[in-house]
Amino acid sequence: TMTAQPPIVFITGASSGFGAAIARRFAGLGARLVLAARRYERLEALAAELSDSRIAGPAGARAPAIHLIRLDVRDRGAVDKAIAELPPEFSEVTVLVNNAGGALGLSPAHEADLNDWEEMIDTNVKGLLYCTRALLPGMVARDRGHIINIGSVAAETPYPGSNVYGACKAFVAQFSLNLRSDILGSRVRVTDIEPGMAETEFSVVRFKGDQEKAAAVYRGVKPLSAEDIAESVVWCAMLPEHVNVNRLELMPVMQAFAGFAVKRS
Ligand code: NDP
Ligand code: 8X3
Repeated sequence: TMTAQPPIVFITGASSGFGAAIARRFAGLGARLVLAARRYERLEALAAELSDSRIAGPAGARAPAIHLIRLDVRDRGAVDKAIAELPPEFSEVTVLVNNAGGALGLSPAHEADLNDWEEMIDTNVKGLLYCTRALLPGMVARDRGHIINIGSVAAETPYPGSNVYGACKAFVAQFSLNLRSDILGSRVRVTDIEPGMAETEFSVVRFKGDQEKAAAVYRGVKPLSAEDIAESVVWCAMLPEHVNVNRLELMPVMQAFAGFAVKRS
């Protein structure tokens, strides 16, 4: 359990997968939570679950403080408004987890749907920028904060069909490092978490609801879980305040790299 100042943690994409698991972990530490996603009913169900699992503290058990926001991170005006209108007890956000995102499609570039490409850029890149730009000034002014971006192994390792998804995550990786350069001198931290194969709704979304295709991705292998990622996020956030994890790459033990591909005639 946390002492004096429990963190206020703002998590985008908290309705599923990593985001929900990260919310559960921080709730268990006594953090105040701001949970955002488009599927509001999912957020309500998660908040109800977290309120049922009371946190034991010196003053007895209490329900965690949670603020829910129905938010599409692609909507710049909506992001600004949601952050400007945070209730006072949630407004001094100390940890922003830019988690909302995902992949759409696995087609080669010459066949991919340009709408999918735009949606991936709008969510994984621009949505992350909107949230970051809205919350970073307060963090710098208060000299306390942590931006934790969810990148991917796809940022550095190419694979067929990763095209724009991997490029978005490469943006996230470099933007994370560049942020550190800009805010050097403040105590605000920036971390890029780069997971490999993890079983969430990621593949169901990528394959547009095709459960069979999604299940096949994880068949015969023990993938990372959302809880594994939540563990790494909380670890980075709870390190002593002079320690900054720049990037952290995780994979299942049974996943590695495929090497160069050569097409011989
Ligand atoms: P899920 O599909 O389970 O979760 C994605 C979350 O993002 C959902 O909560 C969804 O909420 C939210 N989201 C998507 N679009 C928007 C939007 N426009 N506005 C607000 N929220 C949005 O997948 P994961 O938990 O796996 O994905 C989380 C992050 O992890 C993503 O950035 C993904 O790229 C990354 N990642 C995933 C890996 C994996 O193998 N699973 C590996 C590496 C990185 P809602 O639909 O309710 O808005
Ligand atoms: C998700 C992992 O390998 O499907 O970022 O791109 S991968």
